[in-house]
Amino acid sequence: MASICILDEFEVHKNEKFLAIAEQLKPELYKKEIKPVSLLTLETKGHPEPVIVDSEPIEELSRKQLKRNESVIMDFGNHHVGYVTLDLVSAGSHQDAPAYIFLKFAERLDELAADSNQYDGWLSRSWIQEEHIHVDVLPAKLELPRRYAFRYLEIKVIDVSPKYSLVINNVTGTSVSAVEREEIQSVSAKEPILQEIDKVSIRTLRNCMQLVFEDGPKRDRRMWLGDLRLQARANYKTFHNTDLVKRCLYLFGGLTFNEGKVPACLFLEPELEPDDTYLFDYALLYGSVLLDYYEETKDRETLEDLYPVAIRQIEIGMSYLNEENIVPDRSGEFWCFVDWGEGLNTQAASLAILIYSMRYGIRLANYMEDEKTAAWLAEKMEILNKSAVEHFWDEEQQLFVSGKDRQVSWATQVWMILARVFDKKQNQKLILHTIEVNPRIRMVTPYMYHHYIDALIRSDEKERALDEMKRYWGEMVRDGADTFWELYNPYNKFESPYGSVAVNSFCHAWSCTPTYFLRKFYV
Ligand code: RAM
Repeated sequence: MASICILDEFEVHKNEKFLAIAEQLKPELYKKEIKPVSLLTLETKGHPEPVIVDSEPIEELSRKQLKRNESVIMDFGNHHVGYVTLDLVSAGSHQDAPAYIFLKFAERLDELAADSNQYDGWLSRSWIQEEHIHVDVLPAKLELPRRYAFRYLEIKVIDVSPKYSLVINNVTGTSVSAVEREEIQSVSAKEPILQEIDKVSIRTLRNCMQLVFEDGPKRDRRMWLGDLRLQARANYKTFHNTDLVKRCLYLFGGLTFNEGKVPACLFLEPELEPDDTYLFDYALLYGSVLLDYYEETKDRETLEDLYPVAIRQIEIGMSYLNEENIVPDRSGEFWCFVDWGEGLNTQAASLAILIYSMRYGIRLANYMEDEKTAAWLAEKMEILNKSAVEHFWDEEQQLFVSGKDRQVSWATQVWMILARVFDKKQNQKLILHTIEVNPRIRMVTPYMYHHYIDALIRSDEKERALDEMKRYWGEMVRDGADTFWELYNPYNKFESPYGSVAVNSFCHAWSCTPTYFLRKFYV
C-alpha cells in the first residue's frame, strides 16, 4: 500500500467567479420511486460466495413475524442510489421492550455474507452501509436519513421480546440521479454480451451522476478528477449532460491549492473544499477533460476561462523533471496514481502521462491560437520523448522498464503507447509483445483497463480491443454485475487496495467506459 501524502502547507485558492458559474449549473436531482421486488434466502456456509437458495414474492414480507436473530433480505431488482423508508409494527402482546434492528444495504450479495466485525481494512469501516437502530414505540415509520447505493437490503431483528414480534411493511424508496432517463437506446452490437456490457456501463454512469460526477455512490461519494475524465467521455456518447461536465470543470478550476495545483478530488459538503491530495497524473489530465469538453460543445467561453488552469498543471508537472528530464520515482507515495496494482512502479508512466498531457496542451493552445505555448510545449515534448526512450526503453526485452529495479508492467507499456513516444507501427508491435510476455505486474482497475483498450484501438488493434472488453467487463457481467466495479482482477476476484473487499465500491465511475468505446469506435 502506498503511503498517503499529506501536504505540510495547504493553501486554498478559491476563484469566486468560477465557483459561481459552477453553482448556477448545480442540477436538480430526478427522483423515482423504487420498491423491493422479492425476498431472498441465502446460503453462505461452505460457499466462497453466497448462493440464493430461495426466492419469494415481496408480498410475503408483511406476513412474516420476526423474532430474535431472524432476518429478511429484500432484492430491489437492480442497483439504485437513494433513500429508503419502511413501516414497522408489532404483532402479539403489547410491545414490552424496544425493537432493536440491524439494517444492511449492499450493492452485491457478497457484502451481506461478510461480517463487519471482522473488518480490518485501512479505510473507515463507516463506509459499510449498515445501521443498528432501536425503535422504542411501534408502530413506527423509519425514514433512513442516509443515501445508500444498493440493490439488496437485509433487515435483521437483533431482539424484540418473547412477547411480541416485528412485522415490516411498505418498504419503499426514492432513487436519485442528475439524469432522468434510465436507459439509452441499446448499442447496435451484434453480440448480446456487448449489449449487456453497454447497459451495465450506462447504469454505472447514471448512478454516479449526482450533484457532480461522483466516483462511487457507496464510497467515496466525491469527485475525483481521473474518474471525471472517463465519465465525461461516456456521458458525451450517452446522456450528453454537458452542463454537468462544465460544472465539474469549473469546480476543479475554482478550487486550486498551493502554486495553482488542481486537487485530485474535492468535497462538496459541508462546503466546497479541495482535498489536500495532489495526484501528479490526475492534475495533468485536467487539460484532457477540458479539450474533450471543448470539442464536444465548442463552448469558447469555458475554454478561455479554464485554459490557464490546464496549462498551469503542465507547468507544475514539468517542474518535477530532474536534470535528466525524467520524473523522479515517488512510487512509495500516493503521488501518481496510474493503477492500484500491488507494487506497481509508476516512474516511467508518470513521464508518459506528462508527455500525453503536453499533447493535449498543444491542442488546447492551437484552439486558443496561443502559438507561443504550442511551440514551447512541442519543443519540450521532443526532449521528453527522447529521455523516455533513453531512460526507460530496454532494447533487450523490447519493453519499457520503470524505477531503479527496472520493473516491467502493463501500465508502463500502455501509457508509453498513449504518449506516442513511438510511432503507430512500433506501438502496435509493443502492445502485441506485451500481450505475449504478459508482465507479472498486471492491471487491476477498470481505470487502467480503459487505457489499455484505448492503447489497443490507437495501435490499430480494434478487434483485439473488443475481445479484451468482452473478456474483462464481460467477465464482471457473468459474475453478476448490475453496475461495474471499482476494482476487478480476473486473477484474484477478492482483491482490494483497501485491505478488505467490504469497502470496495461496486458502482464505480471509472469503470463505465465500454459504452464510450462501443459507441465511438464500433458503430
Ligand atoms: C479511490 C477511488 C477513486 C480514485 C482514487 C485514486 O479512492 O476509487 O475513484 O480516483 O482512488
